[in-house]
Amino acid sequence: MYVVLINPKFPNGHVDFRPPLGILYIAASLKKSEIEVIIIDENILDNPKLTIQQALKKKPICVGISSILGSSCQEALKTSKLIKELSPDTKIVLGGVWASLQTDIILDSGFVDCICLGDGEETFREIVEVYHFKRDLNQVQGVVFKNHKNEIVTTKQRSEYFDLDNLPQLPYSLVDLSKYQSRRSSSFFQFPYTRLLSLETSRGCGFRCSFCSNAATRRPYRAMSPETTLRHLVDAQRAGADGVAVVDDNFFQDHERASMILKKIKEEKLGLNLSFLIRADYLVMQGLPFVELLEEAGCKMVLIGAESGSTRILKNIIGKKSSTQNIHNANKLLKHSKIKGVFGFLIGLPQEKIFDISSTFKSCFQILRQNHNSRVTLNKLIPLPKSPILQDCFSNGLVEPKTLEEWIKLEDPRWERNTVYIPQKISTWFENHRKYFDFLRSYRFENWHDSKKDCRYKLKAWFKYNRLNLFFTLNHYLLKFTHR
Ligand code: B12
Ligand code: SF4
Repeated sequence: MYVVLINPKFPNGHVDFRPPLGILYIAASLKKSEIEVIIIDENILDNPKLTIQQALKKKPICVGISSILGSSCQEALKTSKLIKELSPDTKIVLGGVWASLQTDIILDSGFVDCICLGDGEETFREIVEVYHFKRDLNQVQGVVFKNHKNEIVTTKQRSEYFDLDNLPQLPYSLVDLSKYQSRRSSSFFQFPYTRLLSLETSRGCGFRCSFCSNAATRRPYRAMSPETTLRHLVDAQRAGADGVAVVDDNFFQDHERASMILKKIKEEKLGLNLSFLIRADYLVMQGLPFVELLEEAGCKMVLIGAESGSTRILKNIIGKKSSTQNIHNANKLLKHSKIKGVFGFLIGLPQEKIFDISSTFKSCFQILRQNHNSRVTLNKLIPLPKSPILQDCFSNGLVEPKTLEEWIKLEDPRWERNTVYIPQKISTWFENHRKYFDFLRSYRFENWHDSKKDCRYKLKAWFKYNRLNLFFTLNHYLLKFTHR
């Protein structure tokens, strides 16, 4: 038995520098049932079409393709179309967050035979068996497909969520790790290490921020035990990693578990460089001793979903249950360590006022000023299908996207295009100050490693930054008095 798993091209110029984790998790669980797997990552291949063509010659039972957003789903559909042209009988299964939330649009394309909802480990294994033994997809829980009458059928939700402690060793040998090392980009996400892998040790999150996929999928929180987590970290190290990005939505949801893992890593002297996603309020609540523990365990970077510089937006609009004070306190706290804080902000949120946006800019500068080791990222809101914020967007004028193309329009990274909500008055302000926004955006692409050229660039950037900092601080106060 043989299957092909494909990671489609990242659209919008996004690059990743690690093997596709979702696909590796599925491949791991397939190995348990001795199904042979081939992984094709379109992002690291010069000619993915040729590789796919060759893989199809061996007549796989089916091909599984991943997707994160509408735009990656579009890429997945392009690949599905190609596969159907090359081999019309090959069954195609789509999975991933976006596919799970927009099943009808995908099935209507006519290129996909089945969609896996949520966790793929057990569901995909069952789908493969059904296709292999020519059984009925109705027997698999958690899938959506079209029956012979062309009706969309959604089977019963799976009775249990995947137990992460049952995840076998990840099959790193199925991906060419050297290809990812050579793709190091200068993006801030990039670790200053050459061999980066990622790991997900828990799923779900107890919070329900209205823009987050967790609020759309409502998946419950569950986690690997500290022992299993450590085992996977050691596996990653044995595979050659010097850094592991822990991609859990909320690794610190269970404080006891998280502390135990950090202590174990420290005791075992793993020597791995780690990064985590963390909430600002949690970091502040745990204080300096926790920052020290993080650092001792090898943490070099934390990604903080700051979202907005306006507490009104944080509390009333997106339900973040945190405040801007927490963001700045977390930034100050990190100053006591060498841990780099990357603070992610959003604009274009429904009901945002000019003043809120200005507060966000001001917060960005404040963060950079207060801690020179910190970074900020500024993205526009991409409303996700079925997320609670979507209703708010509709009430504030967003026309409901009906087609895949309409969803993708909302993912355009350019702020001036299809941003969900920009107050009328601010559009001109936006246009006039585009170069400043562009600068803030480019600030995150600063390189980690200083070369002579970078130093010159940084010096130039430093002057530009200070001028802008002053500009936004003045602007902020001006707006405070004129737009109450
Ligand atoms: C690392 C990461 C990235 C990386 C790389 C993404 C990647 N391909 O691995 C980078 C930095 C590039 C990135 C970028 C973005 N990301 Co991101 N990212 C993540 C993060 C933190 C981890 C992804 C991961 O590895 N998960 C672990 C694996 C095991 O889970 P998984 O991929 O979901 O796979 C499981 C199932 O989905 C399913 N499955 C997946 N593929 C397949 C395929 C088949 C055939 C089957 C059967 C099943 C299946 O089975 C897997 C195992 O159970 C997630 C949050 C999270 N914890 O998942 C956000 C997340 C995926 N990102 C998100 C977003 C919004 C973005 C950005 C738009 C951010 C931005 N504003 O720019 C961009 C868009 C990228 C793009 N153009 O597509 C959202 C997506 C929400 C949605 N679509 O509803 C998430 C879920 C964050 C969130 N909580 O809201 N991201
Ligand atoms: S805390 Fe983070 S992961 Fe949890 S719901 Fe909010 S944005 Fe999503």
